[in-house]
Amino acid sequence: AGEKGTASERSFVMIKPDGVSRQLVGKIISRFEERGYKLVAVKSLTPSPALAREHYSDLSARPFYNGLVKYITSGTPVVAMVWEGKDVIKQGRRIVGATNPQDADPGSVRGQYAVSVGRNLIHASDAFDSATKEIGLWFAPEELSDYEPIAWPWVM
Ligand code: RTP
Repeated sequence: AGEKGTASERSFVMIKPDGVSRQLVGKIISRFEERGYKLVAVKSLTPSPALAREHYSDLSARPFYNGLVKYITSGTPVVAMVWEGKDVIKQGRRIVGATNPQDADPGSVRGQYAVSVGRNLIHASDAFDSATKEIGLWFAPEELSDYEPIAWPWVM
């Protein structure tokens, strides 16, 4: 996922089916763009059960795991993205807000738009290693763009 701690750091961010269904895609993308992050990859898809299970493999023992996989694969698509820039993993988590929207800062995506942990709109990688794993899982290397925004001193 780029290089940790540099302007090339990358995070995997996914708008879940509730975010697509509620037509919040543009508002969510704007938060990352306006902060200064660079969109390196984006696609809309309904993940296969295998992909969803692998993405959430750390949670396979949890009681909500099957319901979570079922929801992510239900047929309403997700928007999978890779964002790049300085400290994007940690700052991405701050933009997204706490896992339980009831604990999320009101200025965060979850704090502004969600109230239920099972419908918390969005996922963002929580660490460099998971970002690397998730980007590799959701995207082929050739799907990741390498380009210079017109003016991009903000997150270098
Ligand atoms: P995410 O991976 O989606 O960014 O969420 P997270 O790291 O903030 O939270 P994590 O603990 O990894 O949980 C992953 C997702 O599982 C769903 N969840 N449901 N009690 C429940 O019903 C419950 N707890 C967690 C949420 O969608 C959470 O984002």
